[in-house]
Amino acid sequence: MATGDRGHAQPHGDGHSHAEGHAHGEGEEMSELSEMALRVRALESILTEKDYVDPLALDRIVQAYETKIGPHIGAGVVALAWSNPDFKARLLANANEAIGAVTEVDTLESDLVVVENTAEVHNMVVCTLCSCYPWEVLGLPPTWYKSAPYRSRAVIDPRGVLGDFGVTLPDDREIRVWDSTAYQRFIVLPERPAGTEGWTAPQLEALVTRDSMIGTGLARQPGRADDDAGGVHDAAGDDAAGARPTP
Ligand SMILES: [Co+2]
Repeated sequence: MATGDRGHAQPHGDGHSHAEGHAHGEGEEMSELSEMALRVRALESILTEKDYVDPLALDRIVQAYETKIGPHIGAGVVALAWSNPDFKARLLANANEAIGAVTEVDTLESDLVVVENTAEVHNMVVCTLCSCYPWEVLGLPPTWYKSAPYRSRAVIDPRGVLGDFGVTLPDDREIRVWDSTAYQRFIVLPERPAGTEGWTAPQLEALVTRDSMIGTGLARQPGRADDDAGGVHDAAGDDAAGARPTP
C-alpha cells in the first residue's frame, strides 16, 4: 500500500517514523505527519466520534508510556532480584505477584514469566505471531521486535540474531527462545555482571538494559558506561533501536 506521494511516509523499516509518534498535533501541518500518524489520527477521530474512546483517556495512556512506563521498571525488578535472593525466588515462582508487590504496575494483563539466564542457559524472547511484549514493565517495544526478520529468525537462528546484536555466547551455552502470546509473556532475568559484589540495587539497575531483558543483549559490565546497548535511560525505546542492526 505504498502511497508514493509523501516522501517520508515510511512507517516501517527504520526508526525514524517513531519520532512522529511524539508529534501530537498542536501547530503541526498535516503534511508533516507520517502516513502512520495520519492513520492513527484518523482512527482516533472515528473512535472518539462514535464514543468508543475518550480522547482524554488516550492522552493519559500516551503520557504514561512517554513518562512513567518504561524499561526502568523492569530494570528495577531485575536489580532487586540480583540483590535480594528471596525476591528473586518469588519473581521466578510468580512474576505477576512479585512485580505487583514492588512496583506501581497495577494491571499485569496476562501471565508474565521471568526466565533466568545462567552460565548454562541463555533465554531470548520473541513473539513469532505478532508483537506480544510485556509493556507494563518494559514500555514500548523496540521497532525490531515487531519486525518480520526478528520474529522469524529468532527461532530459526537465535545465535545468528544474537550475533547481529553483538552478543557472542560460548558454544556450549544453551539458547532457549520463548514465544510470547497474548496470554503469556516473558521477561529475561539477565546474569548479574561479575565485579558487582556489594552493589546496591540502584547501582545495579544502571547495568540493566532493555535488550538484556528481552535476551538480545547482556547486562552492562561495570565500568563500561559508554556502552550503547540500549540502556533503559537512553531513550523511550524505539528511537535508540533505530540505530541497531536489523536481525
Ligand atoms: Co504477539
